[in-house]
Amino acid sequence: MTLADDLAQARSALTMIHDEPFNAEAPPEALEGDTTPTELHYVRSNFAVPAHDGSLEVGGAIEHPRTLTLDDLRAMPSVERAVTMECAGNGRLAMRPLPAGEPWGDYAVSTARWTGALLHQVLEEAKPAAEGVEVRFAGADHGSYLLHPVLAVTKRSDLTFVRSLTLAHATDPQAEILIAYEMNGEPLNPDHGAPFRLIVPHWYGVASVKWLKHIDVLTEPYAGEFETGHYMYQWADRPPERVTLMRVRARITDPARGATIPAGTYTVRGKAWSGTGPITNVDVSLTGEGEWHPAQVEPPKGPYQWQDWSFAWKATERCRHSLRARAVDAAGNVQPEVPPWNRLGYGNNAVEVSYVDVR
Ligand SMILES: Nc1nc2c(c(=O)[nH]1)N[C@H]1C(S)=C(S)[C@@H](COP(=O)(O)O)O[C@H]1N2
Ligand SMILES: [Mo]
Repeated sequence: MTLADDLAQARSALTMIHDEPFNAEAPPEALEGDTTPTELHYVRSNFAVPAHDGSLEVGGAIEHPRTLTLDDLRAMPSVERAVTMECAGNGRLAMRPLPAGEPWGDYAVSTARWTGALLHQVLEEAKPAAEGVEVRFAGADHGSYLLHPVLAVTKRSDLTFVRSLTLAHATDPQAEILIAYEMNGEPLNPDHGAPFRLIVPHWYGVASVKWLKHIDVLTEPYAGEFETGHYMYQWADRPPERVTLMRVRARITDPARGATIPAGTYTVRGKAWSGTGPITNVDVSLTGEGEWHPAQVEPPKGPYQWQDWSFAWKATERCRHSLRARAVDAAGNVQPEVPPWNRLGYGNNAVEVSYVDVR
């Protein structure tokens, strides 16, 4: 099989949003299990899948610049974590006025098991200078990119996908940021960042740089297009903010949207996740209005993955029902009723509605 055949095969179960660069949502089954099979994990790429020469340059303000290979990373202690990853643009399609950007529905979210070396260990060996403040991560991908899509005057430019984190975050052992080389027990496939990528738990997917090529310690904060141009919340009524942690969100996975179910007791099931703390409560509404009933929330199976919840619904009335689920996390964050509109359409975590017929 050629690379093109491999890619076509790997992509066949997804719902395409854009063919080139390839962007695709997961099917609803992607949210059924504890983790998402690789072929059902959503894909979000700003540029075409790049060629990668297999080396990772670690440089900038450090004592020991190095070029690492996959074998070097595999020789380090490995850590495996199930991590829920959501694109900050997930749910953009429900915002009005509709923002520019990929028109994601609700399925740019998945959970995979990622295995790799710990970023903080790579940085410890590199010995960052005392003046270091940030770490910049560059992918091997680049291409023509439209700056400021919502302004009347637009400008295209050749950009590489680059993101930064504070040095404190990148070197924090508790943060468990990975340079991952396996996804669900297999080497990364091209769409998910082969041969290795960053995985930043709790953050929107944008922080998890794929096709990782350069890591540089910086002595000044970095302000690239992908953190100060795009991936910024441009609110209508308050100062702009960077897109960072995933906002709290619940999803009903069973019954499926639009399903017909028999009258009787039905166990409604779903997932809930948040980057700002474990899920503490999920409430279910059966009327489409503000009458909420507590669901049973299962404890987290790991520090970075979605949680299961369920609710025993006495579905006796034979008619159409609108089900809603609303999650709260340990930090007290709760889902809003209305999408929090911002110009580029990020972080829509509004309560979702699902219609179900009881017969
Ligand atoms: N190099 C590179 N890394 C990237 C991106 C990209 O365009 N280029 N997209 C980011 C975004 S916006 C998301 S949501 C995740 C998606 O990861 P996935 O395609 O493995 O699901 O990758 C992130 N890492
Ligand atoms: Mo994203």
